[in-house]
Amino acid sequence: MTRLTVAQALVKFLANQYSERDGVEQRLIPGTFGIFGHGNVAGVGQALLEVADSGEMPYHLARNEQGMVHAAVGFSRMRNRLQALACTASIGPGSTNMLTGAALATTNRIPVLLLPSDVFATRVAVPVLQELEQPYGYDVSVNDAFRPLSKFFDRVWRPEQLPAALLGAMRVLTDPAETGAVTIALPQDVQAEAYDWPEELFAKRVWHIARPVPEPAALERAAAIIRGAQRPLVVAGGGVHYSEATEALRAFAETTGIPVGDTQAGKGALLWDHPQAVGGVGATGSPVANALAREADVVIGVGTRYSDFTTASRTAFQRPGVQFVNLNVAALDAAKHAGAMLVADAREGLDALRAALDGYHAPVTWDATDWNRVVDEAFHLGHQPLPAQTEVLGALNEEMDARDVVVQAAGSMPGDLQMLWRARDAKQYHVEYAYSCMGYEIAGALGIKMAAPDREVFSLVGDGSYLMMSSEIVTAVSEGIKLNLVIVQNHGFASIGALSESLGSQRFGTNYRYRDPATGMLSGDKLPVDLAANAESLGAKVIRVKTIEEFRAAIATARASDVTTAIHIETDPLAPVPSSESWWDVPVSEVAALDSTQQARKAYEVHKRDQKPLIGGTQP
Ligand SMILES: Cc1ncc(C[n+]2csc(CCOP(=O)(O)OP(=O)(O)O)c2C)c(N)n1
Ligand SMILES: [Mg+2]
Repeated sequence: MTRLTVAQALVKFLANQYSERDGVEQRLIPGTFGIFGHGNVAGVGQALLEVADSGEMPYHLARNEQGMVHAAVGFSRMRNRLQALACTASIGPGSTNMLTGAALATTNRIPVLLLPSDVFATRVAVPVLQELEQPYGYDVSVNDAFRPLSKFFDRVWRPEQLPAALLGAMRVLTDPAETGAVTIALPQDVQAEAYDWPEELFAKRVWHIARPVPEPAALERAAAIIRGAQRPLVVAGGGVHYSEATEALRAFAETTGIPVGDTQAGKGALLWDHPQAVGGVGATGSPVANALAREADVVIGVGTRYSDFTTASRTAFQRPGVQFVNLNVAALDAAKHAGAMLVADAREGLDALRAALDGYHAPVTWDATDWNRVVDEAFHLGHQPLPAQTEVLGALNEEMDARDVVVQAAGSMPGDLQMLWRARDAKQYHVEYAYSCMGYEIAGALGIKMAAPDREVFSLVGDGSYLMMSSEIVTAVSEGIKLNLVIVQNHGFASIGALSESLGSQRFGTNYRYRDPATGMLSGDKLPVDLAANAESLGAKVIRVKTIEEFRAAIATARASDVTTAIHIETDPLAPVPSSESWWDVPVSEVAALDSTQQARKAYEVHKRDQKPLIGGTQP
């Protein structure tokens, strides 16, 4: 027996957990982010201090709890979900600040271990500072809000409950079908309570990350459907990366001749210059992929959750009788679009399918020449007086090394990136577009760089996102974790502005401007906000550029620097962007006084007619 506090036992246990896949073993939880308050400083904080100089559980002080969860997600995604970080927060607001990160992790199917602190189990002096105190249930705390966001949730009211909570948490973290946010809430008094733990609790444990193989009959059914296909299309999602199945996908594509489109999480699954890579599928995809999608008779989804962006809100696949074959480790995703389910690891499934399709070659053809020219033009517009955003992305795409990583999450950039970016390395493209959370860009980049210190990380940050959460710049500076930030200033929400205009709402409330006393609207002059100065004040080196030539030079300077560097550039939010020849369902007011809204509603109703129901022909 070892006498330790609950928090000390927790840390000791976590330090002894390993993951293993394909014979490679590594620490499952190699570090912890945290922000201390009265809820965890003397419990988990004290336990982390006891091992601080041993390397058993490195501790990283974050600046915002939401940001630290984003960083943990970036880290784990970069490590293909083989490792996860823990996040400890104080009770009340410290913990609820992690809720958005929890939702992001679960939506993206990325493992993170969340350790929110909780109210006194003994209830000796309720209400403790920051306790919710609901009259209908004294056992309810703010941490119950983690339940719907977590793939595993437990609260350790008594020390005896800890081992089961820990084993359950590790199982879900390492289950590729179930993984996401995993939460163990720790009452502040219980954290500090001592208990006699059996030695076995701290034995080294190796969690095997499974590669489930397809059921033979399911494989046969899937292969039979694909064999009958004249115009099949693969939609490659994030699961291809997490399974490290990019080589298997390439072999599958080359053997079968099937073109491969990708999703935001899947980009890079087949590198852009592979003759069978046709670009993004869906609302922000390439017209080449979207034309193939429209005509596809069999869609083979591999590791994709089929978000509405990917399916263009169920308008992307128009051929009557189109069938879906879904290879996914999670049955939830394999069952989508009433598809033939191939529940398996992506690599195992692709290899098995390739063998089962021996002799099959898809007769489908396409031509990407025109589209490649359109991308080249968008990358070199020469837009005046301010450069276009597509030129910023183009310059970065061209100047970055193949192994550098580009990071983005929300605004107008994810769409432009999905449409235009040419991924030259499987891990070059990192856009969080399941939760599309403003504020992920800098925090996520921090975790990505921690996971891949040998790569340069370039985070593209819109002014809106920057204002929401730039605090992890300070963490990067303090930890000596070098980031490259590209702050794209366009004085507001270019994305939602353009969306608003297309829906007849005239960019209302999307510009960062002074309120104009004459009109009462936010339509006055630009604000004197200087985000470069802001980044500089947080400890980043700053390069201000005005032209694309200066920007290219700044990328090289930033790359060569060994400290966190922010490049500031202003772009024209109204510059033209190529069309994906696709659609996204955002409902427009059915009745409106405004003529612009009425016109937009008419266009909306036309698109709605293309929307396919789950079962059956056309929408009623
Ligand atoms: C946390 C969060 N709040 C709101 C939104 C909705 N939203 C999506 S994009 C956007 C504006 C982003 O502005 P900015 O970062 O400047 O990018 P831009 O649109 O100008 O490219 C908003 C408000 C979001 N995705 N995430
Ligand atoms: Mg903006």
